Amino acid sequence: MAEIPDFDAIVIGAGFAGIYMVYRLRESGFAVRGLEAGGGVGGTWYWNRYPGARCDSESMYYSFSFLPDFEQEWTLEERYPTQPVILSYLQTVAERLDLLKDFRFGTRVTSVAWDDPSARWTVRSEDGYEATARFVITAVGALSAANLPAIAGADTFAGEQYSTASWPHQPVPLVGKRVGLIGTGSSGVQVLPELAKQAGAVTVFQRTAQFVTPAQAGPLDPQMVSMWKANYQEIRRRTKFTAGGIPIPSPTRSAFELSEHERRAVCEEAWRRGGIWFLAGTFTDAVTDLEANKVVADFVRSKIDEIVDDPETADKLKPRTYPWGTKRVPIGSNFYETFNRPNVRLVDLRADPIEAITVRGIKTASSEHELEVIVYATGFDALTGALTRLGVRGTGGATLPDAWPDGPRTYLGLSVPGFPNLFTITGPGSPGVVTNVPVAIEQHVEWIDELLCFARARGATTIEAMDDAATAWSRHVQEVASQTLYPTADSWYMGANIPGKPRVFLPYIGGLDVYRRKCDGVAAGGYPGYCFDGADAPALQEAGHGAR
Ligand code: NA7
Repeated sequence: MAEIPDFDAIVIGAGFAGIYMVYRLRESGFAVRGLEAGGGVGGTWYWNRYPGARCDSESMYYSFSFLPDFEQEWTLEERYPTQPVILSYLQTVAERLDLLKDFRFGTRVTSVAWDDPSARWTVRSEDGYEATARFVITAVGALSAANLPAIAGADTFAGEQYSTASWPHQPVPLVGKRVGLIGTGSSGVQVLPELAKQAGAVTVFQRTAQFVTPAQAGPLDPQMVSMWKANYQEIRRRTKFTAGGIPIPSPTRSAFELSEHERRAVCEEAWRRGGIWFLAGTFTDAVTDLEANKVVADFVRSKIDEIVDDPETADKLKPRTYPWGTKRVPIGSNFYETFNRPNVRLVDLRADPIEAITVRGIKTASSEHELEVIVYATGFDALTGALTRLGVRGTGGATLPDAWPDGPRTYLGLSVPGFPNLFTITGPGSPGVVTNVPVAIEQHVEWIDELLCFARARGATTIEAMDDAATAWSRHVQEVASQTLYPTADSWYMGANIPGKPRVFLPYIGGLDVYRRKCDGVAAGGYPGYCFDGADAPALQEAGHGAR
């Protein structure tokens, strides 16, 4: 029988996080193996290939900061990078760093089991691969476990069905077809205008209206790009200490300090700039005070009226059931404008719910919509879904759902008590998903690498988050969220899009800058909140750290 390979570390995933984690650990001298379900690198950008897929972060910020030569070479053309551009970027990085040989692709991990006597993890995949490792680092993405609703009759549909979250690698023939789109989150908002250009007719099935912000996409001014490149490292340095991983100025005034006319002018200017400038650029209290929030919400509703010709459709598109910004705000190009096309119509599922999918299409309470293609843009089991699907079993065989009956409990979003030597990049309780993600990923990766080096230098073989440290961190995550309006919405931030999921705020919204300082403080203090064991454990204990 072939010997089971053993590594210092196994990294699961080959997106931004997996690529950098494998690279860092390899550079630090660890024997590391990356495992990836997809056929290549890319993560989110490998799977989400639907027409119109692009990043909401601007091109110059959506890349690694540790490749100063390569960032000068890489061409920046559009304000928002498209999916093919980001995929090509990650492929090029992986090739340049000679990382492809360190990954095993087509390897969907289904079991990650801790063995206490050997203090190692055994990782198994769907295709029968098996390996052991001292450490496992999950780099599986916060929005990667697709949520496909179980709609009665879906298997009887005679046409084709696609998910934006696992779009085919070849173009899907849509020309002239009758297409149904379920979901109007970020993915639905991006794919709709592209579907409408090709299809004969598109019916949009909307469950909750969204406050869509215009991307104001377009080509980048080459002079700006040159300026950026000349100052890239300084910009990167500043970016690390921003709340959202993007160095844009924060608003300085409350909505209450301004006249109605001034408020409108602030919103108009932010809308004209588009994207993150609208999301983070209006008022200091836009997501903490309901009245200030209403100023922004009313502004977006007024824009919907301005853009959408048919008053009835405009009315259905107006969000009214939650405060602005408390569900992830989709950034779109021509989303509202697309409803002015004669081949696009909107079904409001709150008034006319889906009853079933039939052989011919989608049957709602009022009628049957005949379709040839159904596109699901129905989101993800965010932050925890991809972790629980790995089949992780920690000490005593406990699963993550066993450990998290009331929602995830982590230390710094990176570690879980009862799961020694496991680290979760952009896990629940980390700020990753509410930031420009690569910036948060780099922080996580570097911090984990340093912790593993620290443990190695002291002969420690296990690192485990302590129970009280995880309890305190998780309480802090909820406290910070409760100072905002976020928890009032039924969002994936709250786990509310997945039936039965405990309702807690999942990411840390205290800011990446604050989080980074907290993590740096933990490292500088010798990692309080963790317990270590191994040859030099007593030394660690003397230095004031827990030891088992
Ligand atoms: P989102 O933002 O979770 O959007 C999913 C959409 O699908 C949203 O409109 C949901 O309505 C809708 N949905 C989900 N389940 C159903 C069912 N059963 N019936 C009808 N409609 C449904 O996911 P995205 O992929 O668009 O974006 C995810 C993130 O990727 C995004 O935030 C960015 O960070 C990038 P709901 O609002 O739940 O009523």
